[in-house]
Amino acid sequence: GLGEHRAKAERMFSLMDGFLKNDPISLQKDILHHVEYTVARSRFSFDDFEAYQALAHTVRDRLIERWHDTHIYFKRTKPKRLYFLSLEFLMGRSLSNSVINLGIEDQCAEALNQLGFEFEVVAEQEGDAALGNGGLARLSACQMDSLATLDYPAWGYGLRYEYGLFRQIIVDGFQHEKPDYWLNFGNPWEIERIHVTYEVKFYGTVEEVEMNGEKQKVWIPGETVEAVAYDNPIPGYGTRNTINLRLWAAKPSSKFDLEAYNTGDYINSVVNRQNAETISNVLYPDDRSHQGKELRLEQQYFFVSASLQDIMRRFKEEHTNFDELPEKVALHLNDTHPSLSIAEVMRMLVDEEHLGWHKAWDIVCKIFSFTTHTMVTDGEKIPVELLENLLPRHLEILYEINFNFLEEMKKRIGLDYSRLALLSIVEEGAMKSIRMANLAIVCSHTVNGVSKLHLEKLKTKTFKDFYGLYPEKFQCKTNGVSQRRWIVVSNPGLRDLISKWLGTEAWIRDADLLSGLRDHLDNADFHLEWKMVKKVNKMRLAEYIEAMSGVKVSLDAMFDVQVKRIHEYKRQLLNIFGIIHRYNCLKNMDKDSRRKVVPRVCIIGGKAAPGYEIAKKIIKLCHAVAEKINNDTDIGDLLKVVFIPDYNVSVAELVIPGADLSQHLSTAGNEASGTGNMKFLMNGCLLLATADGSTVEIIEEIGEDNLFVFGAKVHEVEKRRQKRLSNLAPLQPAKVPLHFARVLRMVRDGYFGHNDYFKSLCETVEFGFGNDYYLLTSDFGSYLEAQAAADKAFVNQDKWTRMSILSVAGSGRFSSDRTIQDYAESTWKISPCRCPL
Ligand code: GLG
Repeated sequence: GLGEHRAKAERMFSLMDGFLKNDPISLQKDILHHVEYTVARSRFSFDDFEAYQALAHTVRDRLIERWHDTHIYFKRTKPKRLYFLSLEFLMGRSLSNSVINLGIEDQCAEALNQLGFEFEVVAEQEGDAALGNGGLARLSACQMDSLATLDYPAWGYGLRYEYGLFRQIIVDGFQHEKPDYWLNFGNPWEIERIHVTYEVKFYGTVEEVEMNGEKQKVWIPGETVEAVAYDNPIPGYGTRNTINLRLWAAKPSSKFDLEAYNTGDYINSVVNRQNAETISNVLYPDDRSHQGKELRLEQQYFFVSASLQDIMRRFKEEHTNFDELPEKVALHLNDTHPSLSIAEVMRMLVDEEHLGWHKAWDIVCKIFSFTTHTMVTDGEKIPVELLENLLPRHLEILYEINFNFLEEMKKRIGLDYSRLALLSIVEEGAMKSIRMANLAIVCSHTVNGVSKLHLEKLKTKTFKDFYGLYPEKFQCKTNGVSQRRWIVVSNPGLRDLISKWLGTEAWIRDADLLSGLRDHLDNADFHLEWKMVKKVNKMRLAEYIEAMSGVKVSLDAMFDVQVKRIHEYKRQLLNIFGIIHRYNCLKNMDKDSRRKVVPRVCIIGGKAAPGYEIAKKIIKLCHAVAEKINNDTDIGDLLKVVFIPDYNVSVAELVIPGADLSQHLSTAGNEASGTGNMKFLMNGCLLLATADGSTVEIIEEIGEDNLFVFGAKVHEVEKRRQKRLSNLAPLQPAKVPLHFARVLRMVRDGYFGHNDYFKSLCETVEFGFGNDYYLLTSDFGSYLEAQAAADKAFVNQDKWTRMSILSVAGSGRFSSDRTIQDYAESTWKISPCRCPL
């Protein structure tokens, strides 16, 4: 009975010696224990990497305890749960983040110290988990951190790619891609659940059978792959809550095996097994578009099917009636990538649970919400041909959803066939395909944009027709980033300074408190300490730059940084052209004028998608320009150009705190939000940016005097583009600003070498060729003015420091805690569920 159960539990607990302890001595014991028995090295001799492994396991044990408690608490209290579905999570390193969120950083540092190790050195042994491309994926990671910290009953689901985002190596200025063997040295942050597995089915046929006197469709799949769960605990800060990120790996199913009658059969069955494993093998390296690749579709369905089986199993354990589903489960689609979930839930409810179409549809429409992360109209599409083969039953379901939807629309808007064609989930034409965005919008109760500007464009352009039909669905959830990761982990100096002057660490859970820094805006001591923190971070960065590129940089120079994926719309080319222009100016200056110049270190970093030729040329141009300028002894420290290779989360943690100025140059109307800008803002780095995406809201928050805004506004961009097109035929060199023409000519004529290679790159900004779609020509003048304003402000260090303080003080709104709370309250309708101590 209950008494017996209790006695057993008490005995267990006493055997366990209570919970794991966090004082330095206990931690040391645990570290040594793991050195000896987990890492299997001698306690008397182990190196930094082995110390990292042992500490990671020590921390992992503590995470598991909290994970269990949280899990049990959720099971007992049965709150409405959020499931965050995303094909990408860019977690980076886990050690520092975990010890900070567990509140045991000082104890760990002391424990290591007494064993003869240094925490920072040990933490740097960890490699990045890079299961994602860029902003979207890092946003998911920040949002997981916030979900845990704010005690929401949430789980993330994703894929455990064997190879994350490629490593970028630079040979002779060219990008080369190398596979990311991130699991080769083991991954202490995951828990393999060999018993949590699901079969995922593919191919086959759909047949009609009689069931209880009714005709019913059934899918007879042709192949089975097994999904195995790997759990990654996500600890909250200042709470015991530790939530889960469950990632799926593909394993061949035992059912997959053929009886081997001869050697050939045997060999083939083994080869087939390998094919199954390739499903979750590798992350697609394209940042914004995923178009009609069969393996990609397999990945999506594999992910969706395993996650939903898991979610439904848990729901059925806790509840009996599917009517309760909308009150107990919220499913969030992070972009269109997991949208097949909609068809899958319908299939489960109709074909397996026999709920009947209308009832199932009613439920489905209440559980999904959707966030889109892009400005472009031409979203993700799945060719019908692929679906027909891979998921025949799902295709039927999608057709039926679309049929019903269009019938309803005919009643609402009449037989306006051109409008209906735009709304349709199915795109007719040469390549018949499923429009994933239309599917997600039709079936979700909420459609979120990631900044005010983005939402506006969704309403008036991208999804105008849908907005007309369902205005109430559209909501703005401006992105945010976690101050735990982007200040506390990456900028400990600033963390201490902020806490000292605010007199509290509460801002780590409540970023709005950062506004309190304004109280000390004119305090000379505060200024001094503020500048000191930046100096130390610049030193760290300078050392890294020298180690990576051999370039020695001066700490007195302004560190000017642009780090993000390489894209034409992000206009790294504008930055490089600006650098060339600066170089030209310096060359033409006399000694006296040169003395007044603010020295610059221009730092650029980012990966180009492997198939994106123009982006790769931008990387090469950056290196070519760097080589010319850095070797010009006449210029010296006045201008240095550095490309930082293999930009990733941990490199960002080093670069962002050390930046004075950061550039966000997207042509207005192209960056849905941007999140890098927020990270720089939080680190007291001034922004030089266009009024695009979330920058518009940053301007609102800190005032346009505290950053350098330039370039055409969204409404001007459209006009300029149209003007450009109407002038298409004649080349109009007279209209190209002189400075721009000169810089372009230098690149074109081979001043930096490789003129043949750069030709097509130059053409993207020339009339009659690429027509300068991203408007570098017309924004160049305004860009140079903003740069000049930045130089001028930097000379006045007092003013600069004030701007820097005001940036951090105004960054509270851009915490992912604010974003997540907004989602929880207005989209997911979930409440905090705090695990007691
Ligand atoms: C997108 C957008 C970014 C956005 C990010 C997160 O391009 O502007 O900040 O998602 O919402 N593909 C992306 O990285």
